[in-house]
Amino acid sequence: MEFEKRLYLLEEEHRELVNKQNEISSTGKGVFDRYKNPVLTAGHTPLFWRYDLNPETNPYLAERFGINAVFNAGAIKLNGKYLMVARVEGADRKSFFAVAESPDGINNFTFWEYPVDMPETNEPDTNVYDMRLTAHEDGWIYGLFCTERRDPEAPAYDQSMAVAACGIARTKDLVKWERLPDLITNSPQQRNVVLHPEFVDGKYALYTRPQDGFISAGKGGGIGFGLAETMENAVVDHETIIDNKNYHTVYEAKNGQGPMPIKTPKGWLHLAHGVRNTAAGLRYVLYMFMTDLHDLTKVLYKPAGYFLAPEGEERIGDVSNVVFCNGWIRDDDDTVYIYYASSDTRMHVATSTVDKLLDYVMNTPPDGLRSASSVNTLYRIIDRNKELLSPKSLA
Ligand code: M1P
Repeated sequence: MEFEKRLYLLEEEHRELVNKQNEISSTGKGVFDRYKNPVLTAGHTPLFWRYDLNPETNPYLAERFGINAVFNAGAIKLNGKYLMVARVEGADRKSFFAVAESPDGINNFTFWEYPVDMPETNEPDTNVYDMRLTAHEDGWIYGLFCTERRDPEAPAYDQSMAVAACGIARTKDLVKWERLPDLITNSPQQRNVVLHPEFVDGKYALYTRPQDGFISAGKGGGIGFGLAETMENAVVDHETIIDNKNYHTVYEAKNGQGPMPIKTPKGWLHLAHGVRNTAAGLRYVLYMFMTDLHDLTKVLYKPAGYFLAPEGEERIGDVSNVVFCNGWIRDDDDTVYIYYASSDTRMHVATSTVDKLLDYVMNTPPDGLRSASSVNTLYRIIDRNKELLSPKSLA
């Protein structure tokens, strides 16, 4: 009886969570709409993953497989469905990938029956996370992700030294995945590697994030760009840094490409994350820039500061004060669904349009890198507005 009552309550709670309709949360900055509720959380994972539902073997209906968090999801629209490939983290700290689908990109995200059965290479992954999906013009959907293994050089007393590399897999349906060898570059470690959707000079183009250590980018860092002859044994010999980390900016400590860029008639729109250090720890925000349609290493526009920063409850979680995005969907009507995670804990959505994002990127003043430049920018805005407004309304 106890078992049945508990199961009923758990099922009710789960149904309510998955079926809850979302709504726009505030007027915002005119660039995107934020939504009130997270769209995917640990609570969205199916009960039949977490519980042994047999009263004989689980009379207390106790959780047998804890899920700690669901975050940093890649995203793609496939066969009319909005899909996220989420990083699901168990109570044991191991992450794996699982697909959740929604009929409209905002509501009712529901996990597929089984998580992704990702094949391994000869060197097994200890942890895999943060998949970027790219529907490439070669016909495959690629998933590039971080594969983490203990540093073979680490002394026994240090159980946290790790090496991050870029894992590569491809699929046609997100169900069956073919694992390819990890990316080889000249950098000791890599994270935040993203495949560009088009060939460049007949080669595969990749955005990289060279780093010296596991957490710190060190003297490496910045968003790099390089070409590989093939994805079957992907090697990037030369990385050009296209967007560097910079003193006294929101990407001072490190940065990384978000999802694959969106092609527009004016250039490629990029969403990235920037990290700076504070007395309260690292702060992660999202920022945008645009690159030239033909020269992918040339940044044409880059608004100052952040595009989206953690707000309200988003600021609290396993790793607080973090927003991270590795998935967005540009729909047929040019709506853009931006799937971002907050504080390494849950997924949210914000919606915008290609036109709004272009307007934001092309018309927001760049970072002058000094307080005086910021004041100068503000003077120009105020002066222009003064011509439009009556003296009374300015008082
Ligand atoms: O904890 C915040 C993020 O830290 C890392 O990102 P990056 O290498 O860009 O600093 C990743 O572990 C990421 O998954 C995590 O969200």
